[in-house]
Amino acid sequence: MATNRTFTMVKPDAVEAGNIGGILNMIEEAGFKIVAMKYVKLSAEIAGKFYEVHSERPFYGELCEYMSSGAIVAAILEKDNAVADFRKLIGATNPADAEEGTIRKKYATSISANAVHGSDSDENAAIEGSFFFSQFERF
Ligand code: YYY
Ligand code: MG
Repeated sequence: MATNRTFTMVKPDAVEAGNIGGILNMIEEAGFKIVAMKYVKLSAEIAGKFYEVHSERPFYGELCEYMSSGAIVAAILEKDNAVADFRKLIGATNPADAEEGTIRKKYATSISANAVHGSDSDENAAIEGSFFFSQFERF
């Protein structure tokens, strides 16, 4: 059953380019409520833990390096059907394939610097949210 929460990050390329506000605005305009949020910089080791599921994939090293290259904004979002609706809002992993009106179409610059993260399942949304936020920060 679909839950009502998902997890997102504004990635280093988008933070560096000054697009936090634009992205959060698209998120809120689409009906998501921000229920937890923080501005942090990951070490390569922490990024590696977060993306452990991808550890066998060829882009893993580059991904961890990139995700620890600058500050990010992590947030938990609430909306009916949050996971699926947010994946729709962010668009395809490769911005070249992302549809008009999606966050990645507007803000992503490449397949690795693709502006935002969005959880791919309710289970991962819960795991990822608790990776970043303590029980006192998500309520
Ligand atoms: O969920 P999503 O972010 O759309 O893509 P994933 O397949 O989970 O990959 C995570 C992350 O890894 C992606 O956002 C960029 C990067 N990546 C890459 O650099 N090159 C690829 N061929 C695939 C993914
Ligand atoms: Mg993914």
